[in-house]
Amino acid sequence: MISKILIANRGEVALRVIRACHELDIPCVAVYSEADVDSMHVIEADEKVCIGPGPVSESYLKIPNIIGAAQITGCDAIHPGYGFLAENPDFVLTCEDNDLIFIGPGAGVMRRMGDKSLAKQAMIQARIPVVPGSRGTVADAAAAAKLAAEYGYPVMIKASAGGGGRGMRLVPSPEEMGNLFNMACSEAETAFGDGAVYLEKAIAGPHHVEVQVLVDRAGSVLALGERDCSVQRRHQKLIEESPSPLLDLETRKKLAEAAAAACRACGYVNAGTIEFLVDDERNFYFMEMNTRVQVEHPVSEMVTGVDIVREQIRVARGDLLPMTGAIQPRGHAIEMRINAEDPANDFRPNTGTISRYIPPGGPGVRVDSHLYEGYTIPVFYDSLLAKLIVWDSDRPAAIRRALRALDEFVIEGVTTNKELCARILEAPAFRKGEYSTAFIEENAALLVP
Ligand code: MV4
Repeated sequence: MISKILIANRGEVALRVIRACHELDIPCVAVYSEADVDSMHVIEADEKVCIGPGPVSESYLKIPNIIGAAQITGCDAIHPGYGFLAENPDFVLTCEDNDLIFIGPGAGVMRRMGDKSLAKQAMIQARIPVVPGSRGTVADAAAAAKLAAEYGYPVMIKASAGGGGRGMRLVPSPEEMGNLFNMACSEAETAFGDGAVYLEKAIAGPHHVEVQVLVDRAGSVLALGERDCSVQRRHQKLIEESPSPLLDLETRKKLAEAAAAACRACGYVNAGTIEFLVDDERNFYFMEMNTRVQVEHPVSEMVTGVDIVREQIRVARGDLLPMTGAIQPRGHAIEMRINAEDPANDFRPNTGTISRYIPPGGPGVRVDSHLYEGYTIPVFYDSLLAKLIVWDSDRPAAIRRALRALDEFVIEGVTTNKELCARILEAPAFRKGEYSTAFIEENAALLVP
């Protein structure tokens, strides 16, 4: 049983979890920093506890403060949202030590999948396709050069402790191996305190396609279709859609099966995402697993009708999933991330007070946002202001609706990337559904005049 949930997060995702709690009739507690006193999640939760000053290291990342807040309010479960402590296995263990249910996977599987090299080894054992590469980590540049000569250049060096592109280097030729290997190691050491790296053959112009899964405590897996997240800039996703315009029915089915096998192989429970690299010939390779609910989960909710956050909570308290297997997506959903950043100024983040706020509405439109008129954006946190998600019966209709909703959306007082989102939706390559992770770079002149 779960009788009261502490939400260890802020912003739009805290609000998203509050909504799920309320629909399940489970009381919830917000935690907030001194910079978040006037935040929407604090207003909407049933109770609130201040956990420290604005900087995340003194509040949202401070494990003892969060555990203490759960104890003084009588919570028996914690939802981590995404970011902050969501993928910290030591936090999961601390929750368990204090008889708090962590709404997410166990510490063991989280730690294993957090090590990208170990995760890849586990997937090889489960016969899931991976990019050809080193077995485990590579000790030095000489060993890397020897392996790279086998696979053929270009190759990719990746940090074991990495993810999201940090500690990663593309090596085009043998001459550059020495330098780039050392750069990858020292970047990994600085970023993660772990300089271990592994090697892979580089996939040219890949697509980023990920499968959303839910797994209950009986080990039953429900695959909720895929999301194409190839529209990225410096590993920051901008637009996500489901289904992927790249996939056919057969590849979709194979991806869902591979994702389910991945979950079974590592004993995963709760909501998770299996990321794949897919090439133009629709060959797919396991890339990494995200052991949390993700920013872009709403597009999967829109095409499957499943409330992923509600199911996370139900699975965490021991409920079984109402169905298993794979859900066939219905219609088409697109998410646009509206950030407080200025594309004309090298995407510099900015803050300010929201002087006017008019969210779009009408059929097939969903806005997940913590904004309101008069709200002042704190300087300490990320630049995500709102997620605009649209659904329609097919992809062209969804794109048209996305443009209509963007046009309706008024956010004044800060500079946003709203125009950039519209330009992406209008770009010929996007309209045709023929885009890869190189899309923003390839279309820079069109997108950021
Ligand atoms: C790759 C790759 C090409 N070949 N691996 C980037 C983030 C990290 N999770 C994995 N990434 C990549 N791995 C091989 N063997 C290209 C990327 C990549 C990428 C992947 C997904 C989304 C955007 C990307 C942008 C640049 C590079």
